[in-house]
Amino acid sequence: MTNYVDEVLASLKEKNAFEPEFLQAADEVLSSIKPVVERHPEYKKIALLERVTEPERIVSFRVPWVNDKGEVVVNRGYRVQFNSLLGPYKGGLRFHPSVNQSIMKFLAFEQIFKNALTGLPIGGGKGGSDFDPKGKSDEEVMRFCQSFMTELQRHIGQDCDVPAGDIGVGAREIGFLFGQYKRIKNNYEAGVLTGKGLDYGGSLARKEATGYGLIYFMREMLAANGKNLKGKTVIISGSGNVAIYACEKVTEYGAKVVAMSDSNGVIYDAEGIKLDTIKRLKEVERKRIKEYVNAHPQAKYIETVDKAESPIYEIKADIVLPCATQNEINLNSAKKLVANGVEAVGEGANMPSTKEAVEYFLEKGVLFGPAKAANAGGVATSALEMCQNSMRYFWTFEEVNEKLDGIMTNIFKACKDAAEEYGLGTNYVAGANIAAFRKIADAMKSQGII
Ligand code: NDP
Ligand code: 2IT
Repeated sequence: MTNYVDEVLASLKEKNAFEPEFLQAADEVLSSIKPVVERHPEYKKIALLERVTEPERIVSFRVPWVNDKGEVVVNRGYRVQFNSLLGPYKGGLRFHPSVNQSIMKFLAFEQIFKNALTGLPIGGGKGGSDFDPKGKSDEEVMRFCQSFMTELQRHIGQDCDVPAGDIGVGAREIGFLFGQYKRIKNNYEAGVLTGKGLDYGGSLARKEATGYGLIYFMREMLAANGKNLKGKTVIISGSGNVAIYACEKVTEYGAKVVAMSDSNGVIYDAEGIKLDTIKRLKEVERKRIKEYVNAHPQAKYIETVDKAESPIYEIKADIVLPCATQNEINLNSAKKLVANGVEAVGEGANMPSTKEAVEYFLEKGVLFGPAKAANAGGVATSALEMCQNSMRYFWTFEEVNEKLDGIMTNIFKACKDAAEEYGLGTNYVAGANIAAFRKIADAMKSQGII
């Protein structure tokens, strides 16, 4: 007799054959919850796994806009409303040329479980477009955002679906999106988007939250295993929102970040990365990371030739924090990191390690903080932003940061307790999936066949 999890996985593969990223994310979750499903034969009768892997709704739409040359450009927009069991759909918007339905579904699926781990009342969703903000003028980005929101506004709302940022969507884009939503609805509905500017309903510490939260998670994971961050050598892939604030916080804990990257290449600075330069290049000037060496000639620039295997993973480090994109650490890169003595990996990006890489790290005893737990600080602080919007009030930076720290500490504990309960040692990948899945499964049982 084949078991229920394998049956559902086989059927998913058949139905979603052209969605490799979604299948990868579903396979990771379903494979690791087998021991829970075995204890609950009733799940099969209520088709619990079939329902949890099928989005409640997917919206896909045309986004026409006019560029600075007066040409009409057409992009494709998406919003995947995957699961609203625990609260309004919640999750970011990604603007990147690689965006397609598979990537949107994998991100929305991951978001269901990540959001459940935060303990806050938010369901799972994700959206975005294949629009590439790189090299576009502010006016072009504004016109695109206005067109995108003109359609998206029909499908979102502060009690229904609350988007935020992700790759290619930061404060500038959220500002344009919020302005257009408000204009169409003629309503000041602050809680409809998170990651807003501080002057119009944004939360203090939201910008820092994903990166800071990642380091709070790492601190807890290392402490539980008799280790800490002080004096450790760190590499961080990416140089966007998550990477920058992970670098800031890990440096505060006494570690030294020696390398960061963007999609074109890697900078290596043995003296330690000067974060002010990165912030200027990336947050203000929107330039390539290569320019870092102009300000700091002792640093080295290494161009990325093969996108599937970034040269950053050839650099020796104790702690590795992938904070760029999915599948950036493959088995080969994982082998190089292990050969160089890596102690711990913390996923700031969503699904940055391939399945084979994760298995290799776990097999070699590398402590591994999986994305849906380790990077949950961003969405958790988004939920705190929604909370402040509902109160029509705000908390100080310290108050938000303290709540974030508490949430990340609890998430690590939930992963650790679930792993121990099922005899899985320090496999926090399975721990995170089990802890999150149990919440979702209980809510599904309570809310009937929907
Ligand atoms: P940003 O757009 O601010 O930065 C993204 C960074 O990753 C850039 O340095 C970018 O380089 C690099 N990158 C993006 N795509 C690729 C690619 N295909 N190959 C190589 N490098 C790439 O995004 P964020 O920092 O917000 O997001 C980074 C990751 O963290 C994503 O996986 C996102 O889903 C995840 N995440 C984000 C959260 C948030 O609150 N923002 C919360 C939780 C997870 P380049 O500029 O050259 O494209
Ligand atoms: O992947 C993520 O968790 C995010 N991009 C943040 C989502 C949010 O709603 O803040």
